[in-house]
Amino acid sequence: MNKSFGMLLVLMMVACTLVIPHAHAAPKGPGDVDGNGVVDIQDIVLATTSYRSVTGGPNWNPNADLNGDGRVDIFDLTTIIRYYGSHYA
Ligand SMILES: [Ca+2]
Ligand SMILES: [Ca+2]
Repeated sequence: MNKSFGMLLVLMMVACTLVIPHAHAAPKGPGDVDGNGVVDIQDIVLATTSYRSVTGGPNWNPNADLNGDGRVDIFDLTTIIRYYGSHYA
């Protein structure tokens, strides 16, 4: 990864964090962190924002703890990736 691409990636993550509301609607299915019924990049960004958080921590998002173990980690991100592109009613 070259330096400018890395910088672009960081800027995109910051922009997404600012644009995407932090409301925590109930997930409509596995991997749907923001509860909009679709598993997409927004769910990955939200989970990334809460990455390494634990229950009650400052960045804690219970919807991002997909396996319910009290922490947001790589296992939760892999669940989002597994269900990426899923649509729920
Ligand atoms: Ca979603
Ligand atoms: Ca978890």
